[in-house]
Order: sequence, then C-alpha cells, then structure tokens
Amino acid sequence: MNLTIADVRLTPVLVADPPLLNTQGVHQPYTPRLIVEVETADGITGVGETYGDTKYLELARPLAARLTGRRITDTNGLPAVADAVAVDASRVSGRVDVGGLRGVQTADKLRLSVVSAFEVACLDALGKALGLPVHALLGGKVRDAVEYSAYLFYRWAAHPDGVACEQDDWGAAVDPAGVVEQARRFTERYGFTSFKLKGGVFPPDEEIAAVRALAEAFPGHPLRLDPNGAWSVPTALRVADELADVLEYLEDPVLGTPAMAEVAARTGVPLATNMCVTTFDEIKEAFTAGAVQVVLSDHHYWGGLRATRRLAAVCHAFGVGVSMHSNTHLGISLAAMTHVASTVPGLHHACDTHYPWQSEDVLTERPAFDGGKVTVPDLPGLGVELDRDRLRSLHRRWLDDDGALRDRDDAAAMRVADPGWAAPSVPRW
Ligand code: GKR
Ligand code: MG
Repeated sequence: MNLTIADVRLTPVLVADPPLLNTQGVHQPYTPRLIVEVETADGITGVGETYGDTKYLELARPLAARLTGRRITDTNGLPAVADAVAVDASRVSGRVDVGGLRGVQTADKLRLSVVSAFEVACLDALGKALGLPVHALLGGKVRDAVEYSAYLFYRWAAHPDGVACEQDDWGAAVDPAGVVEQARRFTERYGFTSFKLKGGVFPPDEEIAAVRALAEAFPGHPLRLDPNGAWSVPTALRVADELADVLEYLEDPVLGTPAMAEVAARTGVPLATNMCVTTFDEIKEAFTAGAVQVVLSDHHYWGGLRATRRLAAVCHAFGVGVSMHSNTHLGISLAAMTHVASTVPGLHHACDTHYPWQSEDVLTERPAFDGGKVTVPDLPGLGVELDRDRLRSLHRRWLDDDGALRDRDDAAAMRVADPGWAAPSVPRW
C-alpha cells in the first residue's frame, strides 16, 4: 500500500446561500467554500472542506504545493508545514479583530482553518485505504447517530431586488410568528427537537418575544439564543433573567472573555461560545474566569478532527461542556463533524449546523437528518462521494464571479438593500 501523496487539488466554489440575517448584515446570495482533494500514489482520493475566502485560498495553495511526497498518515506534521508557508502578515497579523462572527482573527487560526481541510482529506484517504471509517481512525464512535439542532434565522423571503440567484421556498421570518413557523418546518422536514435562534438582529425585546413564542410552541425543548456579542453586560443580564426558565444556554451574549465572565458571574443561565474561546491560547483565561460553560468547537478553526478531540479533553478536565459550532458548510464538513462528534463521550448538547440552508452540494448524495440526527457513516473514510459535475459547476460560478462574492461580507450584502448600512459597533444594545 503506497500512502504517499501524489497530487493535491484545490477547488474553490460558490454555493447558494439564503438571505439569513445576523448582527453584521445578511448573507450574500453565494458563499465561498474550498474543497480539498488529496490523492495517494495508489490513486485513492480523500476530500476535505474549509472556509473559501481569498485569505484561506492564498494559504492553501502554497501548502498544497508542499504536500506531494509526504504521507497521508503524517497529519501531525501538517501545522508545521503550514507554519513554513509564508502568510501575508498584513492580512492577519496578531490579534487584529475581536468582532465579526467567528471570534479573533489571527494568523495562527487562519493556518489551522486551512490545515483542518487537509487533515480531513488525509483521514478520508487513509480510511479508504484501510477500509475503515474516519471515526475508527479517531478511536471509534461512542454513539451511532449525532444530534443536531435546528438553526433558526431571521431572514427575508428573497435576496434584494436585482440580485440574480437561486431562491428557496422558506419564506420570510422577521417576527415571533415567522420564527415559530420556520421551527415547525425544521421539525417536519428534519425532525430537530432543539432550536437555536440567531439573534443580534432586532432589539432584544423582540428576540425575547421570539424565544418565548418558541417555548410556547415547543414546550420543554432545548432553546438557545446567539446574538454574536451584540449586547452590553446589562442587556445580556436582562435577557438571561427574562428567559432563564426556557434557555438551554445563551451563546456569546457579549463580546470578549472579561464581559462574558461578568455575565456568567451574575446569571444561572449557562453561557456558550464560539467567539471568545476559539483557540487553545484563549482557554486558560476563559476557564479560569468561569466565563463559559459550553465551548462550541468548530473543527475548521480548531485545526481538525484530532484537535477537536484534544479540545473536548481539555473541556472535560475543567468541567466545561462541549458541542459544535457551524458556519455555512457543505456535506463534506457535515460528515467530518458527524465522525468526530460521534467519538466524543461528553457531548451533551445537539450540534449546530447550517446544512439545511445549503440547497447545493458537491456530493453524489446529501447526508440526511432523521429525527434531527445524522447516522454516523461506517463506510470507509468519511463515507461521502464527490459529484464532479456539481463540483465543476459550483467552481464555474466562482470563476465567473468578478471577485465581489469570493469573500464573505454580510455588511456589503446588507448595503444592497440599505445603502447606508455599516456593521454596527458592539455592543449594539
Ligand atoms: O451564519 O450568520 C451566520 C452565523 O452568524 C455564523 O456566521 C456564526 O459564525 O453560526 C455562527 C455562530 O454561531 O456564531
Ligand atoms: Mg455562535
């Protein structure tokens, strides 16, 4: 068996995305993703996926060029190869940004986000070579299916006038009734039993009313609200107080560890994050301060599936819960999330996923939700297969784009509808 990497292919794609609202603005009609393929000398191909914005692609290209001749078993060596690749320091040097939707942007986090796609591709190829599923390569699954939550978004029915793109049939959701209706469709279509509402869009009282309406429509079901740090400490405490009886947790109500710690100290509602703990460097301060009770791992920015397991072990040691964050992603990443989540014993919260919002994919068969769960594949590797025609057509869209959509920019998308829009400074309320 020859496990040497003979070829690496990178395919940036643009994927249809509905007009989902968040505190920064609205999703663009198409969102960038990067598909990574690693082929061994024996002709076995493994696939991975990560964020597709230009800065990720710019790092992925030189990294890909250095991987031929290495072995797919050498995933621990990937970060060092990425370190050796020159990064455009002007783009992401040091801690440049604590806002946005994904926490701090650092050169290290960028490298790990890129490495993760190569790690997943290598594990997929290795699994195929050995006839083993990826979860077996991670030590084996401890559950046969992974539970996901319905990711509810305030949204418009369609992208603003003049934007030519795919439209879906979900309709608008801009008030409590619309949110409840969306949740009903999620349960009917996918069987989800827990719900997360993306907040930070409307004044907090309106979002409190939406969560209350959900609690009435789905009594006893786990509910979460995530305003991506849009609130001040007093606002977060007020929301926590008003929703204490129905919230499973409040996600990133405020920005940064000190503010999260202040809120955590004064409420009994658990706080979750995918913004203030996004790297191993951030753990000590946050856990010491008791700032978070649940870390939402994202295998992309934590550096892959093995790093996610290391994070889960650290969380376990500190008595902090762990679950999973999501950003617009395709079926390759959903499969990767499902494999790693199946191996973490202490996963006590349904994972996030945007996948139901993504009507397009690059796979021959879409992973399915049944009763809100995805069955853990036991086929070799990730258990997914690339559809080359679809990959080609989504790549063609990326090639045809003049650059406007190659980098996700929710504020720019909002300006199409509201030319005066600027991403609000935080805290907004
Ligand atoms: O897709 O609008 C979105 C989300 O706001 C996403 O960008 C966040 O990263 O889902 C994420 C979150 O939980 O914060
Ligand atoms: Mg979040």
